[in-house]
Amino acid sequence: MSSRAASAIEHARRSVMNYVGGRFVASARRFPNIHPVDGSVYSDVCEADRALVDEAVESARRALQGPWGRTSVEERQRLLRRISEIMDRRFEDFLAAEVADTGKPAKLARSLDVPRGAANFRAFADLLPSYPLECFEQATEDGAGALNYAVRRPVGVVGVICPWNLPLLLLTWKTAPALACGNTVVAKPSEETPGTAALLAEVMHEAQLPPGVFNVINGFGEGSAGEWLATHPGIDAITFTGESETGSRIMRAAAANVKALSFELGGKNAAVIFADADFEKAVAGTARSTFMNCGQVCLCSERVYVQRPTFERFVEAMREKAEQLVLGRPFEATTTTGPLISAQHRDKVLSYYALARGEGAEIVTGGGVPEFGDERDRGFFIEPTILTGLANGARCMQEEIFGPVCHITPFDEEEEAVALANDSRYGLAAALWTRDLSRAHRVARRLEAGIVWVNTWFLRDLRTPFGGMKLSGFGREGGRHSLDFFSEHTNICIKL
Ligand code: NAD
Ligand code: 6OD
Repeated sequence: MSSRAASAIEHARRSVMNYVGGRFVASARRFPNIHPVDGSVYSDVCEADRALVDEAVESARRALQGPWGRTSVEERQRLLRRISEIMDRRFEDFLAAEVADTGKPAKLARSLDVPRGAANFRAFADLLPSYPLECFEQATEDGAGALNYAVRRPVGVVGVICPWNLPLLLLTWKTAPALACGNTVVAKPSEETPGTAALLAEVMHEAQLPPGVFNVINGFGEGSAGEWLATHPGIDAITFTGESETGSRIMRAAAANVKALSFELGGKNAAVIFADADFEKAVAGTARSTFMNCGQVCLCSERVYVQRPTFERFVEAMREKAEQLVLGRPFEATTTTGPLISAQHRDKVLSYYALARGEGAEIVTGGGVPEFGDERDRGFFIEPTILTGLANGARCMQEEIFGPVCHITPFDEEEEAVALANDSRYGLAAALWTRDLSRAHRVARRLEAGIVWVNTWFLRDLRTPFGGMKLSGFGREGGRHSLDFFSEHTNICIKL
């Protein structure tokens, strides 16, 4: 290990502090940050009490009313670029913290989470100057007309509440456009993964963001920092990514103060593989969309529908892929798959493996917990699993499991595939594998999902709308959709 990597790991082991009003704030009350690879306590986390949450919201409000609220697009653009440059420079620190928090393979964090963290700031810096003003000429009875144009201002103090699966990627995905639009932010990372948020606070500090513009408070959901933020009368908007049920609770909590909400919630995503698809690419793509990050990506395919002529061969090829995965330590070159995030989450996924058996599924491979005979046995590893034989109405086919598991179902006709894929209360993402261009267009627009990938998966252009329908949330983030959410629009109508 290089000395840079070793010092990054040392850095990640320090106590995780809150960041409020431009100061790093410790607290007497602490909770442990557990490393999912071996269950050890990696660091301790300073928990924010209610008074500190209040202070964070107040300092965000003060910052909004100060010079920050009057910064120009160019100044904010410069600042976002500076943040991304510091993140690039501290790449190894972010990598160490992301890996310590989640146990994911370093290879994955190196190619996805850490570069996306910095890219999110660059993307919104690039977008800002070309964000157009809406303008309409209107005819009037006197013939002189009127001109309408909409100006924008920040929404205000934004609460950013994030989950644990892609902690850095999602925190920056929300924070970058919020700051781009001139808002101030109070962020609450997941209690499971506080490390990269603390580092982002260090980056903001070094970038000389005015005190109070970006704050981080650590804690839990109910009866803790999450709930206090969601119910806080000083918060103007909340952007939340997490479970659908939590979203529904936050929605109720936010109703009292009529806050603007943007929700990216759970998924039970379908992959539809037609017999004409490039078989090898479809198998590799579906293995990736099922097992990436140990299945802990909201976009992962948990329901796979395969056209009958290739069904048996596809199941067998997926079994081989699952069995080739190497469950291991994050920095080992051969590791493809890390553990689940926590003992509690593993219990949940295992309860679905048991339920699948009870519902009459065939376990093609996996279904249990691996044994290593070393420290990993104290971690939260679980076997990648493939199921067949369930009806679409089974609970394992309808409820989000969020682990390295998919169920594979055969279908005969296109119409049937569309009906099966849409038979879900969720509507986040879908993957479609076919070489028939007409079918690709036809089926893609009929799938009830906010994002449809054709012959690929999780290929992201940050200008595009991202979000879900049904239980998967509402509102879209990405490109101008984020800029719209994080802006208050005032239409000015001038009678000519
Ligand atoms: P979670 O809903 O349990 O927690 C998310 C965050 O909300 C955490 O910071 C938590 O402390 C906080 N929280 C919990 N209860 C709260 C409350 N009552 N008030 C305010 N805050 C509260 O989600 P998770 O387990 O961390 O993440 C996994 C879930 O996130 C999965 O369902 C997954 O599909 C979803 N997810 C969705 C997307 C998307 O883009 N649609 C992306 C990533 C993850
Ligand atoms: O890529 C993104 O912008 C994004 N929001 C990904 C979310 C993945 C969910 O786990």
